[in-house]
Amino acid sequence: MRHTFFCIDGHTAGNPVRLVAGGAPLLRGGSMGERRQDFLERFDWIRTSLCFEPRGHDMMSGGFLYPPTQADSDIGILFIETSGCLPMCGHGTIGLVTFGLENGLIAPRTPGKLRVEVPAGIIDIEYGTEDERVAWVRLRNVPSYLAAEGVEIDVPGFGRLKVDVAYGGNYYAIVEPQGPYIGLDALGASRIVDLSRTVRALMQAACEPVHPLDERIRGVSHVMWTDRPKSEGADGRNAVFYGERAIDRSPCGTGTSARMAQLVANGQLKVGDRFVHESYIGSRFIGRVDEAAALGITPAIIPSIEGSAIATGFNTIWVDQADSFWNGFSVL
Ligand code: PYC
Repeated sequence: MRHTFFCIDGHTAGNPVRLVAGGAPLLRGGSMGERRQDFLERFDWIRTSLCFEPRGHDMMSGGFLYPPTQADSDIGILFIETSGCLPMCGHGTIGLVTFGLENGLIAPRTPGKLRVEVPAGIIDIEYGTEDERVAWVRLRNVPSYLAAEGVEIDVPGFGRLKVDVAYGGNYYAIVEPQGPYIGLDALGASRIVDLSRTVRALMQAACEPVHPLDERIRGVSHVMWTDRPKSEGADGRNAVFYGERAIDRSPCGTGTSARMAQLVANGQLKVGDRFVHESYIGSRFIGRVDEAAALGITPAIIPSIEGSAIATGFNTIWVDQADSFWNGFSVL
């Protein structure tokens, strides 16, 4: 049996975004969180076949647009990635919204504004256009917070690290320069990938974070290595590891949100501050600490992230069950 998926491919700040515009399954559930559960239980093969080789690659990421579940929202998003169905994805949101608007798949009730439902919550978006293009997208992310501070781990073959955990729509182990880690360029991409797998496993064993208001969101999924910026006008640089072999080519929207929550909690940023974040390849997001917030009794912030995306083309993908690799594979 052959399934056909019509996709709009592109990237946000260098990281891939695949908008699956045709072929999305009908999902059960009264929220994007419930629809995500349903997708994972019944349709995860769509994610693996579209994200992993031979139709995708280690960094592949994207999503589907769904009708919203609430009357005051414009659209719902379900994210797919090599690492699973993320509760929230910043670079993904910027790309999916850009391609959706540019191709008439999203009809905003108020031009220049969108209210988007994602599994992690509600995201308010502003965007600007130039000619037929969406030139920039700014998203107000879900409440973000510092979940754990100074967790000590021994990384075999590397050394002892003190690591924080912060949430920005996903949980990030955040490694700042210290002891054996002197900076991104000294490590290099392959070593970042190798070490990150171990750091993630050790952090997961040391402290499994659980979202204060939604226990379906749990666990350290991403590792962020921070560094000083390379270019003028930026405030920080980072490499975010996800899946089994990926380094985010964008500055990572949920990662930047988590980083700002950490920096606010330790007094290095305050409400109203801007934080321009550079990616491993030098692309940028403009972060801002929009306001103080709370998740139950846990202090949090509402961060915003601004960036832009470019579509690279239409892509009609077949998943044919006669193909022995129909549901994708990955080489570790
Ligand atoms: O931009 O939030 C993000 C993201 C998560 C994983 C890769 N990018």
